[in-house]
Amino acid sequence: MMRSIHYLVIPLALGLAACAADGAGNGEPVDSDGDGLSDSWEEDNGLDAELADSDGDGFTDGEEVFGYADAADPTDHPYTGGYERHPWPADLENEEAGYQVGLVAPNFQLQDSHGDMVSLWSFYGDVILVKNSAYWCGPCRGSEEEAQARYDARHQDGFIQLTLLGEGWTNGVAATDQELIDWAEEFGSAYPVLKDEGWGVSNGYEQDGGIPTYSIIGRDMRIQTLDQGADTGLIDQLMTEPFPEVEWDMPGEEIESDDSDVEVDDTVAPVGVTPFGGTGNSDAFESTTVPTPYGGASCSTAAGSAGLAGLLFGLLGLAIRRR
Ligand SMILES: [Ca+2]
Ligand SMILES: [Ca+2]
Ligand SMILES: [Ca+2]
Ligand SMILES: [Ca+2]
Repeated sequence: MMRSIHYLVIPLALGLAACAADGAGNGEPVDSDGDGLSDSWEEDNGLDAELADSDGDGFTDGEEVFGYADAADPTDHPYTGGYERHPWPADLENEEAGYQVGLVAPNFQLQDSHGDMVSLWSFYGDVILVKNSAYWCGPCRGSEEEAQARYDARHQDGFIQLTLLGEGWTNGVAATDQELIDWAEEFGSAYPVLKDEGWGVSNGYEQDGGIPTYSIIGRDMRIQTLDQGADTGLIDQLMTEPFPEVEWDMPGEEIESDDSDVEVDDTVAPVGVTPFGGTGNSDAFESTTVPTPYGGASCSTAAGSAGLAGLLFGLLGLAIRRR
């Protein structure tokens, strides 16, 4: 739970001030489009203050900003699968990266079973277990039986598994979209199941040609083991390390709103400037409007009608959103 604090301090302090100002009826941040972000913050960060969904990808600007997605890039949005994204430090790109223990794991984007493009670095801060496997591979299937339980026991404290399918049912052929879905359903995978066509990423982690195999990445995105087993002892040891500090430009005067009431228009062209670096995906894909995976009560509702208990619940909601 400690890992969320560095995201929380400033936004919550200012968010509380915004609520107080709201209650007093002056100094209230204006949120013209009801997307949870004030007009002034949107204008300062290149978003459309008159449009809830600036980039037209079906997610409101507030959902995207609080979900660490790029609200000005229609190919990037909170993951449909609900697995939490995190910001990564800007200087990570300057670190030496490579498939070698001790180096930063190279970033990648692969398609998951929901059709989203999932970025490795968006899990910065989690201990990451990368599994190399294939749909046709019996031992890969056998070992996947325990994966969800391993994930359930740990993900709240910062753990994720990424299952990479290098091939589908047919040897030598990439997994189909349906095979990704079937795999996730068969094993109840709430973690990403990813299509690694042509073993493009897996070949980096795979050293001796045998699957299944696992690699472990620490909270700082540095590779800890390569092409080994799913060493839960090491995973648990790495999870005792503190969540790394990341500076991230989060709005300080946000207005929490009920995004479900906000109309989104997927015909609108994206605005030009992204407020965040490095989170965009290169491949466009069709997206649909889905409920945000991030819950949380409304700040303005809490201040206006639900009293102190509601306000505290709202702040708890904010805390959950920013983990
Ligand atoms: Ca707004
Ligand atoms: Ca907006
Ligand atoms: Ca959007
Ligand atoms: Ca977006």
